[in-house]
Amino acid sequence: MSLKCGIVGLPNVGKSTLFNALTQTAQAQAANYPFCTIEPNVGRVNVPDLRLNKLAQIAGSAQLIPAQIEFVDIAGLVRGASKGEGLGNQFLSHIREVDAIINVVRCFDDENITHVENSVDPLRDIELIQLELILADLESLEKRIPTLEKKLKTDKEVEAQIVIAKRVLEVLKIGKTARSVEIKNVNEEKILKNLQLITAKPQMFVCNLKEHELSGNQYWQAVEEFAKKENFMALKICAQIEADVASLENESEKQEFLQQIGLQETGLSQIIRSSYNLLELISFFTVGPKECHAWTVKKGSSAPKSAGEIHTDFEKGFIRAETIAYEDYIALKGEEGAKNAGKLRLEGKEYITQDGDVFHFRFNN
Ligand SMILES: Nc1nc2c(ncn2[C@@H]2O[C@H](COP(=O)(O)OP(=O)(O)OP(=O)(O)O)[C@@H](O)[C@H]2O)c(=O)[nH]1
Ligand SMILES: [Mg+2]
Repeated sequence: MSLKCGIVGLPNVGKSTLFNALTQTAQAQAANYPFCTIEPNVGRVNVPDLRLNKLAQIAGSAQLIPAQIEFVDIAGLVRGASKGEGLGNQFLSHIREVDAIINVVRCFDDENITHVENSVDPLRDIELIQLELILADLESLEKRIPTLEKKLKTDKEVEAQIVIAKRVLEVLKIGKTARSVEIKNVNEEKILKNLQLITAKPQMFVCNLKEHELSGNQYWQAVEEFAKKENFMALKICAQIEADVASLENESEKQEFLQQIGLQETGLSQIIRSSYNLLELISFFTVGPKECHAWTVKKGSSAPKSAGEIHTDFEKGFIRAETIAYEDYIALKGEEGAKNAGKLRLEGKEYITQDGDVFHFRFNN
C-alpha cells in the first residue's frame, strides 16, 4: 500500500526542512531562497507505533518492522500558480498525484528568511494556497465537463458523473473547496474521488514556529482557531530544530540536544501519525518469533484485501483469518492465552479489518 502525503505551501516556508526531518536525511536541498525545490523529493518514513514493541515483547520477535508512509516534498506555490505563475501548473500536477496534503504554514518571524508575500501572515497564506488549489480544480473541471457531456451521447452511465462535477463546480465558483460539497452516498463519494480534484483531498496544516515559541504564538493561535472552525487538523512544529536533531548521528546525541533545548520529544511522531490518520490508514499485525510486522491498509478493507498486502497469493487463495484484537493479545499475553480465553476468532471473506488486529491468514496455494 503506497499512499502519499504531499508537503505543500508557499515557497521558502520550510517544506524541505520538514521533509528532511521526517525522512531523517538531508535528501532535499533546503535553502533561503524561493523555489529552491523544483523536482519533488520522495521519501518513505516509518510510522511510530508503540503497539509493535509490546507485541514483539510478548512474542519474543527478533525483528520489528513498522508500517511506512511516503512523503513528497513539492515545490512552492505562489499567487497565480494556477495561471502558470512561479513554476506554475507543473507543480499542481505533483499535488494532484498525492493522496493527502500537508500545508506547511510559516508562523515565525525572521527578517533574514525571505517571505514571498513580504510579511508573515499565516491566514492570508492559507487563503492564498487554498485559492490557487481551488482555481486549479476549477480549470480542470471546466475542461472535464464538456468531455463528459460528449461521452454521455454513447454512455448513459456518465450522467451521474456530470451531476457531481457540476455540483462541485458551483461550490468551487464561490471559493469553497471540493471537500465541502454535499455528498449523498457511497457512489457519489466514489465519483468525486475519480474526479481527482486537489481540494477534495484530506488536508492538514503544519505550522512552522520558532524554537522558543513552540508553546504557541499569535500566528499559531490564528491558525488553530481557523482550523477548528473549518474542521481541519493543525499541528505546530519547529522544522529547523527537527531537521537539526535529525542530522545528528546517534540517538543519545539526539536526546542530549533535545534536553538542552528543553524538549521531551520531537514533534515528528505526531505529524507522521496524523498523516497516517489523514490518509485514513490503519495497521494490522503479523506476529511471530522471527518478526513482528505492522502492515498498512485503508480503513474499511476486507480481510482478503488485507492478506493481499502481504502476498497476492494470500488474497487469491484466502480461506480465513485467525484474528486476535490487539487489546486481547496484550491482556492475555499472546496467542496461546487469547486462544484459551476464546478470543481467537475465525473470520471469513466478509470481515472488515480493524485497527490493531493480529492476523494469521489461512489460504490455498
Ligand atoms: N528561522 C527559521 N528558519 C527556518 C525554519 N524552517 C526553515 N527555515 C529556513 O527557511 C529557509 C527555507 O527553507 P526550505 O525548507 O528550503 O523551504 P521550502 O518551503 O522547501 O522552500 P521552496 O523549496 O523554495 O519552496 C531555509 O533557509 C531554512 O533554513 C524555522 O523553523 N525557523
Ligand atoms: Mg523546498
